[in-house]
Amino acid sequence: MRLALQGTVAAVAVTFAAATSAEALVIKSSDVHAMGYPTTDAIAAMGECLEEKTNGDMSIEIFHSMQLGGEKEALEQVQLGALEMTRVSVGVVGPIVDDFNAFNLPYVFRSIDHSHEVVDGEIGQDLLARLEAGGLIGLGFMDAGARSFYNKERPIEKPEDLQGLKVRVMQNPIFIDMMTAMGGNGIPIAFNELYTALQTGVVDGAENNPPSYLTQNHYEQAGYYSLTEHLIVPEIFVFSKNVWETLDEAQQQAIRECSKVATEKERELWKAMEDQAMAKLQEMGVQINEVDKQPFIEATAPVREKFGEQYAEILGKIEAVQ
Ligand code: BDP
Repeated sequence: MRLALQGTVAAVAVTFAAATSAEALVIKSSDVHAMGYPTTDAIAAMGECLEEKTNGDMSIEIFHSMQLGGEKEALEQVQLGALEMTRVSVGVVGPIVDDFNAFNLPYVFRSIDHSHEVVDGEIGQDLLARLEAGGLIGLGFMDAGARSFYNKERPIEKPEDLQGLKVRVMQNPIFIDMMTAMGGNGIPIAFNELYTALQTGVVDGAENNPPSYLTQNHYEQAGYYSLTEHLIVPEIFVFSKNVWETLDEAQQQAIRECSKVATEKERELWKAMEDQAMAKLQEMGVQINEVDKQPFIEATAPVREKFGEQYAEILGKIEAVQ
């Protein structure tokens, strides 16, 4: 039996519990990306893993391409238990579990490898566990590379070039501070509304990794891509705590084990996708420019200082990771 999306928490949990004993369990999982993107394909691999492990008793149905709207809404649905699972950017998790914002500060990771060491180690595992307080079970992280600016007007070579530009950011106040520090104007907009916002001039640009910039066709509207790589924000996939508590231990264990498959699969797919996306963007005539990052690192120092005390402990640990 499929769950009604609009059911109350209690009703959903009851329906769910009843469904698990008698019938196969279909985990609904949402993603803003289409199938064929590393995150969606990795969750599909997780689903195959679950089916295999449970002889078809558990599987995943992916609601991709923003069918269920933006990531904030998806997280709310998962918190309620109306949706079992979602894959989102850590960018929108900060408002739920504050400490995740340590990952959302500009130039906090030295490299992608550094971010891997952090999320795979004690810091990452500790943060995943803290999600329980927000009604979520953290299953794992995925790669999203580094985010850079794109806009309609000009190549961004130094922070001053951002002046006067309205730049879409993810829905988290910390990114508005980041934009202000660099001299631009940060405007929070849901990912599913961004193409139209670019098209109608509500914003002049945005920032993202090459695969998202390409697959969302944002390059059609904003053809300058400047490699500032100011954010390395991982992806995360989470399960509803309300629903989790209705599962037996074997089911939870299967989900945990297959989550590892998802993380590994995504990392493998990510690298190839990033290279392909850059090549394709070039082919499409996007103006890509390399950037001296030092002035951007300096311009964003006040943001790291502002939040430095609040996240001192975790930031210290991140820095100490080699
Ligand atoms: C992409 C992430 C996606 C976010 C999107 C955004 O994969 O989860 O929703 O950025 O900017 O890189 O909102």
